[in-house]
Amino acid sequence: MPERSIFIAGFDGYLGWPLTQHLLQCGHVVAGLDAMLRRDQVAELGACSAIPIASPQERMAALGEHFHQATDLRTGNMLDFATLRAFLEEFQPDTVVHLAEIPSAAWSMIDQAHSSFTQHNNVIGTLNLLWAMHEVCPEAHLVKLGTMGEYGTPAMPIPEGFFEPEFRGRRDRLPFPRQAGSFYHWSKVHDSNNTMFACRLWGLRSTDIMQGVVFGTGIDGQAEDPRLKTRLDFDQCFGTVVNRFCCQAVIGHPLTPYGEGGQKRGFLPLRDVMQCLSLVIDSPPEAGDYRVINQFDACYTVNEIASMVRQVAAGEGMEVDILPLENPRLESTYHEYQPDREKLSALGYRPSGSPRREIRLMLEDLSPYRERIEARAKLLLPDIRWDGQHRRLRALGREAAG
Ligand code: USQ
Repeated sequence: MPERSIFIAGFDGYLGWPLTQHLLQCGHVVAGLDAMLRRDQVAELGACSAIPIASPQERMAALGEHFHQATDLRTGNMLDFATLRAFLEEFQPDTVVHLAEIPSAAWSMIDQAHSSFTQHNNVIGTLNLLWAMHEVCPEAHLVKLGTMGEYGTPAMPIPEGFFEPEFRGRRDRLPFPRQAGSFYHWSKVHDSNNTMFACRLWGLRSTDIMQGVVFGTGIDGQAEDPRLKTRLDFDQCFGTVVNRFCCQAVIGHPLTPYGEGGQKRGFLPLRDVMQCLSLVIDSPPEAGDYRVINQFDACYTVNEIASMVRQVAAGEGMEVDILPLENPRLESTYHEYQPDREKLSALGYRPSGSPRREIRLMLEDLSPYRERIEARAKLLLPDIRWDGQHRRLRALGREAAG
């Protein structure tokens, strides 16, 4: 495969940092932009990554030592259109991977400020990217990260993005109805609509990836250098469910399924995200094509995930209970979940292994940081509620305190 020029928006995040390394390993030339928002947002919660991460400067130095290609990774915000446009014009990517969005459902439900910050950042950032690509690199392939959560949990099979109904005697393609479950997830729906429209309007080409819940601490072929490690959050906003359960297990904290734990989601190990994104990058769609791909390995309920983590942890000598909590979210507990996953298989995706193997590797990687997690164990319990009651309770707490 010829080397590509790939621009990563959001190179410093959970997915972006390993993807930068993976694409360099594959021989591509990489540039990128990141506003470093995630570091501040996690700190604002009094949280931190369970696995310590290097500063941006240390990360750049590590890339210089481990890879022969020059990389151009800059701090900058997608909301600054002039900077984004100038960078793309200078770099002339043939692929743009867009990961530069606030990824947290719970964070977007804290209050008006967090909700509107999430939607403004995500929707306007993506809109800026679409305009910039249209103006300075219209041939490039936009690989945009959406979420399986855009679909919600409808009581019907979920195709990869489109209905193809008979419509007044001719076939037509209509986007599959979206029923997102948080202001964050809705921001992704709005992005999808804008991207679909830009493809139709300007002939941009895009793959919109409906990705499930990612888990894992490492990727294949990663050098043993602590500066190359990616972050692993465990707070209620930025920690995803498997990552949180693994952090809970290493400190002997009960695992916390929300509600009855029957919620089903598609899951995908971090190392498989690398494989899937590579496959997508290596087969761009035609100009004007807006391609939707569902990206996950397999579907499990939250209770199944909790049982798996408990069993694997027991095998590693860590006994841990499961303690269901009242669900702070508004979501269906028992529902159908039948998303298609044909396009990635057709592109050549082969899942890397069983989730149990990945969970065991995660427990090994996380064990040295037991004290770091223990010191912040209160972050393992959620208090942000979809019905907004946390705002009343926090206000009462502030009154009582002062
Ligand atoms: N959950 C628990 N216990 C916990 C944490 C979560 O039962 O301690 C449950 C939630 O109620 C939910 C499920 O686990 O039913 C998934 O929650 P999550 O926090 O792992 O994931 P979610 O909020 O849906 O968001 C994450 C990523 C987001 C991505 C999405 C994919 O943060 O960026 O878009 O997964 S998906 O879930 O398919 O929409």
